Amino acid sequence: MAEEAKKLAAYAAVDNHVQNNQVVGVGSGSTIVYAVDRLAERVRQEKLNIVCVPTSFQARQLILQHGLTLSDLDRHPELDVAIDGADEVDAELTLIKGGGKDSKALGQQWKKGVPIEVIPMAYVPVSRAIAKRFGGEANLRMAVSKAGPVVTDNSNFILDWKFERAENWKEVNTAIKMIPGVVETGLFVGMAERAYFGMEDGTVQVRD
Ligand code: ABF
Repeated sequence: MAEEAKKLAAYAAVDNHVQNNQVVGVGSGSTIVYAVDRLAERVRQEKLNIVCVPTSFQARQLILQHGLTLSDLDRHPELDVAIDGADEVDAELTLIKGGGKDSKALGQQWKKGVPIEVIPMAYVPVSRAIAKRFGGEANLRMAVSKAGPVVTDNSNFILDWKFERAENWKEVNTAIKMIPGVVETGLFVGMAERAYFGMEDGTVQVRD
C-alpha cells in the first residue's frame, strides 16, 4: 500500500513537472525509484530530450540503469526542476528530507529527527553545540551493523538531532549551518514548490 502511494506521488510529480528540453534534478530514496521509472517511460514514449543531474550515488546509478542522459552540476549548474522524496512536510512546505509523512509539527513524528551532515573530525563539538543551543540530542548515525558510523557520498558523518520542539525553522536552519563543521542539514526551508502525497485511497494530494 505504501509502495502504491509512493508510486502515485512520484508519477504525478514527473507528469506535472517534466517537459521536453529540461535539466532534471533526481533525488534519492525509495520514492524516487518510481519517479525515474516514469521518467524513463516518458522519455521513450514521448521522445523527450532531457538531461538528469543526480544528488547521490544511488541517483546516479538509477539514471544510468534506466539509460537516461547523465550530467552533473559542472555542466548543468542550473536545474529546471528537481524531484525528491521527503521524510516530513509541514503546512509551509518546510521539509525534513524517507517516509512521506504529512506533518503538523516537524520532527515530532519521524523518530530520527533532523539529519545534519558534518565533517568527521567535528561531530562531537557540533553535537554539543546543537544540544546547548537548541536542546535535545544530536547523535552520530551508526551503520546498521553498528560497526561504524554511516559515511555519506561526500565522506562525511551524519548527526540525527532529536528535539522537543522548534518553531522558526529558517532561524534554526541558519544557526545550525553557521556551526563550524556543519556541511548541510536535512531541513529544506522555502525551497520546495509543491509536495505530492500518495494517499491510501489511491488519490494524490497536492500542497503548494
Ligand atoms: C532522500 O530520500 C532524503 O532526502 C529523504 O530522506 C529520502 C526519501 O526517501 P523515501 O522516498 O524512501 O521515503 O531524498
